[in-house]
This record gives sequence, structure tokens and C-alpha cells, in this order.
Amino acid sequence: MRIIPPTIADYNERALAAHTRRFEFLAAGLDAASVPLAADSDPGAAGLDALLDRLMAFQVAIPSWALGAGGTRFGRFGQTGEPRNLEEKIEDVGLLHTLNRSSGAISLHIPWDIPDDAARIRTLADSFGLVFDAMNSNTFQDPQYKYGSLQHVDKSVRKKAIEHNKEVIRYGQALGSKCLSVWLADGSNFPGQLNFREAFQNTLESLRDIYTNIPEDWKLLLEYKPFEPNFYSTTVADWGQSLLYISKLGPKAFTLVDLGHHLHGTNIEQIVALLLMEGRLGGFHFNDSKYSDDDLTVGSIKPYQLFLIFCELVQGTDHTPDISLMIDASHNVKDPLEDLLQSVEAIMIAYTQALLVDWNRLRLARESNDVVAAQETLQDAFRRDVRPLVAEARYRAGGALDPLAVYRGESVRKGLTTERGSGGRATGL
Ligand code: RM4
Ligand code: MN
Ligand code: MN
Repeated sequence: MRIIPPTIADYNERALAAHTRRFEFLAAGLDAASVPLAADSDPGAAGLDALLDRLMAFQVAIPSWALGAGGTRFGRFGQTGEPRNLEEKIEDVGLLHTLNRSSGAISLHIPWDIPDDAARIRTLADSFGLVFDAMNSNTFQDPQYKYGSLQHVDKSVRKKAIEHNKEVIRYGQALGSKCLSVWLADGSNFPGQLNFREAFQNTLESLRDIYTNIPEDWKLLLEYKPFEPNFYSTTVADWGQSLLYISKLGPKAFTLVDLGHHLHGTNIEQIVALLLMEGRLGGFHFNDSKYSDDDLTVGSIKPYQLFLIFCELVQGTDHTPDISLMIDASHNVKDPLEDLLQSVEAIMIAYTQALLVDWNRLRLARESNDVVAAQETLQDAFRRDVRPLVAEARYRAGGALDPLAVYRGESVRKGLTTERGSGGRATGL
């Protein structure tokens, strides 16, 4: 199912007058002059146009495993019209991108989504204006990985996991991706099960082998997670451990931060700031959580944290264009496509708010230890309703003023269900 531009134009026309009123009111009160210009921005563009240019250029990748219903160990409630193969997943991401113009990349997980005919898959993606973001290897489901993959005490299992990663690189090359993203479930469930130092050394040795196969213009991302599926130790448990590995690997290796992979109360924005400072932040998985790796809709629980993270990303602008930004969420009770539209919108809002922070005022407040002014400065930006700006950028880029309204108005899920049936199950978690 495709949504064609004239359909979007119809919806936009009906919403335009109300949108314009809200947008002009907001724009009149903005001091956009201080918005930092994007590196590739037209130097003549200033203020509001420069801000809108940045929003229009901003893209976040959609993971191929998040297009069907997620589940928990207690059950899974399928979604009708789930994509049955990679082609249909690409169509789904194409739908999102047609609506919001900000989801122009797809990230594949191998072996969940093997591109058997890479040229055809590339052409299909291209027809929606999609590129291939990070390729994700999966060394956590095969029975041989019960006691780990890259850390395994048995060299032949390590070898198998290494070869899998090399294969994922080859698939990625055929698709035009530039990045391998590694997340390991490796760890242990009980004290004594694992020799921590040997597990680290085995993992490092395996990663080194993979790293020698990373093409010159590629990145290797190493994602950390403190627990699950292992509950006593994880072999890449936190950003310090990830940084330790990647520092030993070399300049093409970077740390990936998944928002759900932290223990309660962790100051994620500080981690982001320091990784950016070191030039070692390579990727981001957006989601939200109340307890742990809940994989909920971005911005649904802790929007202020998301904004503070974007404040760090915006300040580290020299590095920002190179960071792989992806949503990594799971949809247990919502239509995945609606959920993803909400997530992208939340990301765009946080990004816009961060761009509108009065950085000069904040610097002065910090230098004079004016804690109150510092907090006021941040909250001035955070409490501003920037949704008309995000909608305007989307509109200028050819998308829908209100993507969800078009999605619902056009009964997209019903259309997908008619095309694909109700019994299919998308590959993924
Ligand atoms: C993990 C981690 C990885 C994702 C898998 C499916 O918790 O977030 O990024 O690939 O889940
Ligand atoms: Mn993740
Ligand atoms: Mn996760």
C-alpha cells in the first residue's frame, strides 16, 4: 500500500489555515538567530529558515524488526497486516517516510531480514527514498549461543559468531550501508559461571577479527546493556566497558548508546557528552522506559531526559552528522506504524527544543554560577510547544502536516490487512 502525494496534499490543504495561524504565532516569538547552522547549510540562510533546514535534513532510521507486534515472555498479541518479508517491511518504512519525511533509512537485523537479492532490495528502497543504515548482527538466538557468542569458551562457537558478523558486513556492502552494529547478549546468569577476564579477552579477540574486516569508510558500533537476557553479568555491560573495547580496536570503532540500557537513575546525557567529547559516540537507539529495557515509544515517559540528551547532541554538532540515529522500540499494544510515527515526532520535538536553547545565556549563567538562570534557560526551551515548527518542516519537505491523521484517515492498517492478511508474523523480537 502506498500513500500518494496528492492524498497528502488534500489533507494538508484542509489543515493548512489552522496550522499557519499556530506556526506564525510561534515564529513571531522566536529568536532563531542563535540557532547553530548545520555544516552544509546555505551560509546565507538565517534564523527561522536555517532552523527549518536543519529539521528537514534530520533523519532517523527505522529498524526492520520493529514493524510487527512485539511481545513479552507472557504472550504476544499479533497485529493484522504485519509485513511478511523484507520487501513489505521496506514498504512500511516507505509509508512512514512518505508521511513524515524524517524516516529515510532502514536498519536491518541479520538473519531476521536477509536481502537475498540485494540489487532488487536496493531498488525498492530507493523508490521510497530510503537508504540502509547500520547493519545489526544477531548472535543471540542460535542454540549454540546459549553460553555466549564472541566470549564463548569454545573457539569454534566464537569463530561461528565472527563469521556471522563478516557475513553481515558483506550484506551491508551490497546494500550501501556503512556501518556494523554489534549488540551481544553474552554474559552469565550466576556467580562463578564465567571468568570475567577470559570472557573479556575472548570478546576482544573476536571483535579484533571482525574489525579487520570493517571497510575503510565503515564504522563498527558496540552497544552496551547491563542485563537481560543474562541476569548476573553482561560482557559489554556499560559505556565504560564499550569504550574500553573500542579504544583497543581502533578509530573505526564507536560506542552505541541505547536509552533503555541503563540502570535506574543513570545520567545518560552526561554519558553522551563525554562520548561526544572523546569523538567516540557512533550510534543511538531511541526508545523510552520506566523500569529497564522497556522499549516504549520515544518521549512517552521521560521527555525531559530526551531533550537534555539532544542538548548534548546539538552542542557536539561537529560529530552529530556522523551518528547513526535509530529507533529501537517494541510495540506490544499499539499499531507499530502509529507508534513509530509518534516516536519520530517526539525525537523531532526534542531536537527542535534543543536547537532553540539560548546557549549564550546558559553559558553566562554557568560562568556566574547562577544555577537558577541555568535551569530557567533550559526549561524555557523545553516548555515551548514547538510542534508547529516540526509540522512546518515536514510540510516544506513534502510530508503531511499531521501524519497520524492521514494514516488513520486513509485506514492504512485496514488496507495492509486486506493486502497481507491477518495471520502473518513479522520477523523480529
Ligand atoms: C537488544 C538491543 C539491540 C537489539 C535487540 C533486538 O536489547 O537493544 O539493539 O538489536 O535488543
Ligand atoms: Mn538497542
Ligand atoms: Mn534493547
